[in-house]
Amino acid sequence: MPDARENRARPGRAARSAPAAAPDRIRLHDGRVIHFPAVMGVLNVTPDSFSDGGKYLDPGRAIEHAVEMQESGADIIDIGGESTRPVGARAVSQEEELERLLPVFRRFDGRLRVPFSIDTRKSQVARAAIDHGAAIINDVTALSYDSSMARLAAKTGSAVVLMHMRGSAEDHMRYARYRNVVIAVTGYLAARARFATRAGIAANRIIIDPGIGFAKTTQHNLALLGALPALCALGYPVLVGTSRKTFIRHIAGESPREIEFGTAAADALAVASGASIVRVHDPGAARAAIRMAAAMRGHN
Ligand code: HH2
Repeated sequence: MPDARENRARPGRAARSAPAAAPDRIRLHDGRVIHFPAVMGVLNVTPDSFSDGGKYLDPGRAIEHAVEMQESGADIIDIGGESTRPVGARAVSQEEELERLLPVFRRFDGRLRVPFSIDTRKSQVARAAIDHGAAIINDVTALSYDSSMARLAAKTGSAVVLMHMRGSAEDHMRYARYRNVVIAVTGYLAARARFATRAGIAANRIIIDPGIGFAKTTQHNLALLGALPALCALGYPVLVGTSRKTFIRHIAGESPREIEFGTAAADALAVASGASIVRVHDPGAARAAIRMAAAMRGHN
């Protein structure tokens, strides 16, 4: 449910004063390091995801696709078993989510060099993924759906992605109303990061995400993308997921090429504005786009 307090939330002092130094990498609990800017490749093991639903339900195809994404430049593979599409997503039980994911985890055996994250709001699903090697919990509810999630992340040393949304995965577009979306999202993420650190999650394992398309119209998405430096000033790496989302189609056009180019442009500009990770369906295009952006910002 939308939180009325969210509209009144204000970014912390860091967001208003000199920006905190943006971390240039994250060290995972298994010692692996992800250097920024990084590409997160999306692997949806679902029948109904908005862009690739049904394509990777077969575990063999899912693994093949994960390896393909790794070869084309993904630094992280984000695997999910429940869709959060704005219209028509169906909540799935923990059992069903695990039934989709476990056969894929079991077949990762040594084929993934890059770390993987688990895109779930359920702690039991995250637990199973961690047992099979996941190093990052990507929770679109920012640890608010399942009261055991924060404890699990703290206990296992997992990194967490804290994403902003309102309502639930099934009905979030009903709540796309804000007095000031940048203030609401920045304040919310600052509060969730405080919650996470109080729960024992190391500050250097927290990643924040404005939740592009989640309870947000095209105008809200554009406002947030234009205000990324304010989010980065909270001092956490910022993840941005614009890939193939409705607002890209509205602006760039509906053809597959227009959607890909629109996504790559958004990724490049997000990185140029300070984003650390882009979450994408096409890691090859994203890798090229963010390399250009990073080089033009003076990084290599
Ligand atoms: N977007 C989607 C799902 N998970 N996680 C984070 N942190 N940030 C995002 O922007 C984000 C996310 C939606 O995209 P997709 O996974 O392709 O679709 P679906 O939810 O329909 O499976």
